[in-house]
Amino acid sequence: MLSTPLQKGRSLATNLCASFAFMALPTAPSASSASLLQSSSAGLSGLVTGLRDHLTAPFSEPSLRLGVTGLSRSGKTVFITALVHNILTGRRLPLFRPSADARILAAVLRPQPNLDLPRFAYEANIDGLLGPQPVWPESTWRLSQLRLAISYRPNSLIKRALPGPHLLNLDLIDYPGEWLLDLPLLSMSFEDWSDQVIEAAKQPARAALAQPWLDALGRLDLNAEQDERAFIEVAQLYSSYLRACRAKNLLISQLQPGRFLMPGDLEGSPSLTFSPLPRPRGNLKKAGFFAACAQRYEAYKKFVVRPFFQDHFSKLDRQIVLTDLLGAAASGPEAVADLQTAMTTVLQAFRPGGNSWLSQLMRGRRIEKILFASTKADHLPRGQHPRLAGMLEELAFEPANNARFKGADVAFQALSAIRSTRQARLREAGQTYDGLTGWLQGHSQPKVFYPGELPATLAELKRGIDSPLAQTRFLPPPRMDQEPQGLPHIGLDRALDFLLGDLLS
Ligand SMILES: Nc1nc2c(ncn2[C@@H]2O[C@H](COP(=O)(O)OP(=O)(O)OP(=O)(O)O)[C@@H](O)[C@H]2O)c(=O)[nH]1
Ligand SMILES: [Mg+2]
Repeated sequence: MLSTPLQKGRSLATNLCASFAFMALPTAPSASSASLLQSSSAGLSGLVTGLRDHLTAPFSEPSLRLGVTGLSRSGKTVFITALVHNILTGRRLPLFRPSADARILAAVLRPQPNLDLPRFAYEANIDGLLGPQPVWPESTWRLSQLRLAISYRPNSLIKRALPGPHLLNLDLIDYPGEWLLDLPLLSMSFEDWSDQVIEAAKQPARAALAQPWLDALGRLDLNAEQDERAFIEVAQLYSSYLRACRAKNLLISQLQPGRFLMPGDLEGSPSLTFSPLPRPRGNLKKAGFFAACAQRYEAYKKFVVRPFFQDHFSKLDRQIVLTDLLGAAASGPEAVADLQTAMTTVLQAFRPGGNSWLSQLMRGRRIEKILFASTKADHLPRGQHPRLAGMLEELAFEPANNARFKGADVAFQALSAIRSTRQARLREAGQTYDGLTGWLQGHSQPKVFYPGELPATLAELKRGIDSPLAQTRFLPPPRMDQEPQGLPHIGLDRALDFLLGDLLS
């Protein structure tokens, strides 16, 4: 029987050989320009400012900083790679109006405005995806940047009357969503944060994962002389607990400090070598272990969290937030509830309250467009995509409503930046069902799957789904460079239209 909703992701061996073929166009050469550095450092806060600059200073080159974020493995790197490739190679993207109307004249990669930031590894990523054995990009753990300059023909008569060329410098910033979840730390003391983390660690779903760390906390003398070995031991146990939670999609909204999971260059620094601690009873020694951990926590906020918001986040104009809702639902009810908390925190960062540290930092600048996309939509047949987007919207209704009330343009959609499956019709006992074909590691031919159906309501989804497909890792399809339509995708064009369409009009 195939009728049980999302409970029987089945694979039927077939020899279906879907062809993902398209033609590659040469990548345009990159050009350097000192003026680009200037225009981007001025930054533009979106449409209104963008248009105004264009009208009043026709020779300047407007730039837009688009933040691409989401929790680890949500699809950020694949999204940017697919976006850049499709625009660079001049593919027609039907729902991206400037592209559908053939108003995008050319696009090139240019030197990025911030020379001190890692460059997004576009070339390595696309080479991997289009190679003879296509592979997904490597996992990334830090912020990176890429500048795509787009020359376009406006459709607005006023803009057309202005001397050209009409150009938009699109600065794409890929950064881990985990860094946004650090924002609440700024308003929390070490004691309050510790209480919250320890309390959450004792909840049934997490207690077993937290046990070695909680046991170590029980053995600690909070007033002991500072011995670096003790810091390292407790920090490592706490990090292992966070990693175990992340692997099980548990408590993602509270995996702080975010850099414990992706320390990068900060690995081993004291600002990353501490742990939440139980409140001490009795007198506290100023030079003791507890006081030192509290000091390191404050150092983490000062040297890691604040600089990120100050130097990078506050300069973004628009945002896409990628969310693996299907993956969370397949991990169970706790994971979905926690994803909801994470989305609320993320939206708070985008629309900070009046008196917060962040709103003072932003000085009235606001992210005006936020797109929430439920990624890996290619794990479901097309008929279920609206429901996937609807569920995400329902999940984030309250904070999104709040953001809209404060003037942000917020949208939700289902997305697969690279579609690695194809629709298939399955037949069983005289009935037909929507299925999918896709490539799996170790198989020379694509396989056919019955992915089942998403539950009808968010309440049901929150109870979790039992779908092997939700966590299946399809391979990128072969020979994508021979597809005339560009890299196959679901909704990439729609996403671009929401995020950029008005600026290219
Ligand atoms: N089927 C399918 N899988 C995808 C798609 N996008 C991402 N994936 C899968 O998700 C994994 C993570 O994608 P990335 O783009 O590397 O995600 P990320 O958010 O950059 O991950 P980190 O760099 O680890 O934070 C990939 O290795 C793929 O397995 C998609 O559009 N379709
Ligand atoms: Mg990445």
